[in-house]
Amino acid sequence: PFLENVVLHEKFLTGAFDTSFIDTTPELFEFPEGKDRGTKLLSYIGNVTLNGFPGVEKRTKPIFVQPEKPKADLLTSPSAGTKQILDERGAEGLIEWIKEQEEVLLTDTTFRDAHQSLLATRVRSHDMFEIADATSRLMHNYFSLEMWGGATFDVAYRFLKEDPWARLEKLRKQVPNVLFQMLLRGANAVGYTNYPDNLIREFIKESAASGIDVFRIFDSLNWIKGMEVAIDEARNTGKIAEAAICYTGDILDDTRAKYTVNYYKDMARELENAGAHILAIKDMAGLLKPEAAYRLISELKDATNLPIHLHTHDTSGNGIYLYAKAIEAGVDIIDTALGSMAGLTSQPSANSLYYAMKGSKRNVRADIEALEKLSYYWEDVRKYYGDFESGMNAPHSEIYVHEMPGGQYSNLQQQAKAVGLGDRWDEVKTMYSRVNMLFGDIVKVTPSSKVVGDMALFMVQNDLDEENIYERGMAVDFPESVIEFFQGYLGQPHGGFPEKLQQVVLKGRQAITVRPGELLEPVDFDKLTAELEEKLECQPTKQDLLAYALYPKVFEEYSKTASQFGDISVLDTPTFLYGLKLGEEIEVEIEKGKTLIIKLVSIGEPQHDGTRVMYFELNGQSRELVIQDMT
Ligand code: 3PY
Ligand code: ZN
Repeated sequence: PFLENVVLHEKFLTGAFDTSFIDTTPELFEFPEGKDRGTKLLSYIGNVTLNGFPGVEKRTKPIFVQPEKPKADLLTSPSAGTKQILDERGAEGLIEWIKEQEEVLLTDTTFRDAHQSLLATRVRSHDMFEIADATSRLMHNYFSLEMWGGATFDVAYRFLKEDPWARLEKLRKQVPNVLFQMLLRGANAVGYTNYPDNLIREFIKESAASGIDVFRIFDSLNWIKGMEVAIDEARNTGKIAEAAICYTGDILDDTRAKYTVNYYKDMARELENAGAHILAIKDMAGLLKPEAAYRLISELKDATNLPIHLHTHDTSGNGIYLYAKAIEAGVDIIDTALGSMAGLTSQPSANSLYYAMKGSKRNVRADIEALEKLSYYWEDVRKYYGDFESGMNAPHSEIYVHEMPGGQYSNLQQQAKAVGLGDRWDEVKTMYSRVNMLFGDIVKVTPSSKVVGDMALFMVQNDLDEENIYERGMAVDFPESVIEFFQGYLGQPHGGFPEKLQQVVLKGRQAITVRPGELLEPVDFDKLTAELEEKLECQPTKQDLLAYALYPKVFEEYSKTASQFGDISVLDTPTFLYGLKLGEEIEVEIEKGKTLIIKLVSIGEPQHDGTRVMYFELNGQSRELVIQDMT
């Protein structure tokens, strides 16, 4: 860049320079940001071209069709929607409005749970930004878009190397009219362990300020104490506290007496008292059967005054039938995904549900043509992420036996592959349900589901079973997550811990019975700022601080990648995952109105130190980069 500045400088070109030229021309040292960003992007592209992307089979970049974006009128503002109702009438006003609606309202999960459940959470912001303007117009009559939280926060930093806050803020600008909803794991926020109360509160405040309107709050053991701080803070922000009961077991099966209708009704009343605006039934594994849904919703409607928002996963294939029964029982809002991102471990299809309910007393509020158009786009985008598909390609009734949450299925499968148990996946699934019973039949949802998953992998790896675990267990160290669970750091399970197993796992360590947040030191944000400032060599933002407090290692890794490669979220997904083919040229918009044209010209032979020289063109200028070949 320096040489370019010299040779392109007016004085240089006109010959009006002398020996003081460099000393007296400070602008020679000003490197346009675009150029620096360009080199960083080239180095990412070079790396991924040579070395591939984790989790994606290394092969020549496939030819993908360009996803077709629906023609929505982008020149006029999108119609006002639920976001305006919340902003104008406040939380209570919005709740009144929900209760007045005849039609069933929809939440779309395509930007969050659908891809968390189908594609191991790998959908990138880039693919969301491309369709957000159209979504805002075509889904203006939706209740909400679930587009943040759950595993998306962690995965964005850890694997996609992008900033989830930037995703939220940009989408907020593109979609000003529909409520944004996130999934918050109570005292575990968007992580896998309990955090100090002040961190939970600050995280919620910042999320609300950055664009979240509806906080769906749950506890992975249905322990109300683990949800109270989050519910309180969500209310403080003036946004919506949607408190969830996690559905497990089968209320119609008398042999599963632990989780009865009365258990859920008591919990619903407690959540109402704790300040919930909306009651969610979070059927994270898709275990709620149609007749059970009818009974549960009817009884919950009697037990509380709250609107009911139902969430399920269509793993068994019974999702539409279940929703039809829930609608009959008076459910207010339900979660669906766009057709091409729906079904199986994801949510039931909004498109299918629309047709299922058409002509009945209560239909869902949606524009079917709009849904079909958006669905085409996602059908093509989904192909980019083919390597992250779970391989499940038909309804899976076994879910009623292993009870694995939809969001966990594809992730645990990846984890099993990573520890060499890829070809023993069936055994892992069976072990998952055996571990659940060994733990006393617990609610399984992140992070308690991760504990069960980690334990299942551990048992299969170490040939442990229900019989030998008490004896052989004394000689082995259990996974960290399992120890923490039995210490009470995720909260208290309904009915308590199985004592004998607890002793084997803890081996003399103490367990707590109070709320972990009461014991944790508050996060010292000033100290953390100084620490991070030193590491990043610049002033961290509030959002950086929160991410660092939640995931110190992941955030540091992300920051390193970001300083090495710049903002790689601007790359299209095929290039992000596969790099470039020889001779391929792409356009990358690094910011509005600033586009780089990048071409891969050739790749040199490997050098003795394992590097190769890669020859690019960047906006027509040749660039050479030395890249380590790690294959
Ligand atoms: C999550 O916590 O990420 C979930 O999706 C739980 O169902
Ligand atoms: Zn879910």
